[in-house]
Amino acid sequence: MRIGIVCYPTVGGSGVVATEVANALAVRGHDVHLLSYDRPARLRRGIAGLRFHEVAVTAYPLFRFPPYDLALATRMLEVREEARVDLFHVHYAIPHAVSAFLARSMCADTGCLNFVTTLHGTDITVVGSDRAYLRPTRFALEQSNAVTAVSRYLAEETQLVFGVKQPVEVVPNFVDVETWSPAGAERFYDRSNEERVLVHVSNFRPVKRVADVVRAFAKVQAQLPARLWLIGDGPDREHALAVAADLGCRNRVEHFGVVDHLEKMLPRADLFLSASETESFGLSMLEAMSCGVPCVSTAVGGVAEVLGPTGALTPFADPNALAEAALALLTDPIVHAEQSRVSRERAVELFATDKVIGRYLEIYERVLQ
Ligand code: GMT
Repeated sequence: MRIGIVCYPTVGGSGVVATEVANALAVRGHDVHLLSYDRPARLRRGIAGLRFHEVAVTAYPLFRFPPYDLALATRMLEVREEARVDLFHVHYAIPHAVSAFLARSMCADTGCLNFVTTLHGTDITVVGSDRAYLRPTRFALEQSNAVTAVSRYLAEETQLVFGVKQPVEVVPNFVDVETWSPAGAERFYDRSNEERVLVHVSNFRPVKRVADVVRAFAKVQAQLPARLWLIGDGPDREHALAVAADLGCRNRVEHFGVVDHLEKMLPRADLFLSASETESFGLSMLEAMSCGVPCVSTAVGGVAEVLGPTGALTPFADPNALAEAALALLTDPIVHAEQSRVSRERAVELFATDKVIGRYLEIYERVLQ
């Protein structure tokens, strides 16, 4: 099949998932064209049949907001003509689904342009609070040949916010369980001092409540030797580090920024902490689970669908509860080892690439019939 994938290139979850879909399809012999305004970090090189197409948006003094959606629609048409793509798979509805509809309208005389839209989370939850995007997004979802969401929670939320007539199918995110594995830790790692490592990975946006992660960690490290790794970057970084300083544990908190080989760091951690206000899925947690790292998270959005009976869920905005759940896991080696095992097992059984990618292929085939 010849498939065009459209996504944001940023480190955020939707771009990562879209890029991994592109990698996985190309590895399976499909002809894949990824369109984005920058080359996504995880896009693999050297795979035959996998190509990147930059969407260039021209700056012009008159344009306070350069019209990316128009540039994208044009690029989609060009790629369709050059590579004869059968179908586009757009990740994140705003504005990608609208651009896809525009591209389809512009080539109506040369045949139908098919597109599948995958919703990731903030494309729906932001729309819920910003009416400016609601009508065009609902329209573009109705026009999609198929709509998928990364969790049951998000599919239901989509119906609630948009009331679309179109069914929203659940296709969960997935993880390469060979790459993200407990054995992936770098060899120099030595834990002879028994210090526990807690990790948090995100884009440090307000919705992630990184300061709550730090507050929970402050309580944990008061009870046992521990260190917090903050991985990723974003607007709340300085605030989170200031909270660590206020709570007297700044010297135990390390901020790494965006790292290239997260799969080599994650298996070295004992626990993943998440304090998000909302999370349609929680891809970083799935990657941690695949590395055998149990997750303690706020019980929000689709997180329960990912964690299942593994790790622990605590109420939102309650760092004490987060700390207690973390301590319960970290202070009992038998419970911790079991949680590590079942986390990995769940990732492999339910979310391995092979288990999920076929569901996208089935949808593409259905659309093309
Ligand atoms: O919030 C982010 O991390 C970015 C955002 C995105 O769309 O880029 O992530 C959303 O999509 C991810 C991939 O499907 C999910 O794992 C995240 O849970 C989701 N974020 C939120 O719902 C806040």
